[in-house]
Amino acid sequence: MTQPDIHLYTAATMNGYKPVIFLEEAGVPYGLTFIDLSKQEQKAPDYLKLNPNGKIPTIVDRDEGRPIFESGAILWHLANKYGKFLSDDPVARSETLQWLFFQVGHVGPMMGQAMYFQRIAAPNGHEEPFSIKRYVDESRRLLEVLDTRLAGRDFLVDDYSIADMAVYPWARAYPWARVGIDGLANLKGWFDRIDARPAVRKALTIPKAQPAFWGDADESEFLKENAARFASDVKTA
Ligand SMILES: N[C@@H](CCC(=O)N[C@@H](CS)C(=O)NCC(=O)O)C(=O)O
Repeated sequence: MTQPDIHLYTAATMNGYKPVIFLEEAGVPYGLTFIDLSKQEQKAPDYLKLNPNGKIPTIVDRDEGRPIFESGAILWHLANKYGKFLSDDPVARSETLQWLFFQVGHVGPMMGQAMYFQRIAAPNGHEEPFSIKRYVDESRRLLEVLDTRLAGRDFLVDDYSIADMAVYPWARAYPWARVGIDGLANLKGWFDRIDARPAVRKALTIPKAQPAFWGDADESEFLKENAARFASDVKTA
């Protein structure tokens, strides 16, 4: 049997789900390797040849014979390759790229740090109220920017696109970041629309489900996993 063109290396995290969402939505066959972050598999020499930054996700496009890292670049590559979830219109393409960069540059890093300081550092004895407030407040501000953008629109740019696929797993994990969404009705409506998509529901179980991110489950299992994963950061802090 021929191998699929795309091979994805990923884990069950917000960045990790993004390419899975695209591939499931597009119905594209793909190979999958689960990278166990708690075992530092993302830092293995062979993996670093594919992703010099030692993080997930990464894809290998066998058709083109090259790896691609950085989730935003991966979504951009897949959208161009398959001609899906990215408009041909130059203005819409530019807007899609703007919201994609907004996620990669703002929403991911700020919500990621809000999660880190509350879910990883604090349970391991490093309580940093100033940092927590900074990242939670900034995350809330970013969700308000999204709410404003979504007024009167179903998706971030005209049709459902890679911009939505990039922002959704992060913004939707507001419970895990302990960021409130009171008063953000446009954002809630957008969550509902994307939550209802069968491909998204399936993608959020690959390589495994993390219901605690979406506020649906007991977090103790994940806290244990995170403690192992970040033990080295905490020790040297
Ligand atoms: N900017 C990168 C961020 C990737 C990233 O931070 N991945 C995290 C998981 S969400 C990771 O691999 N963490 C493991 C580590 O830092 O060693 C992207 O968007 O692909």
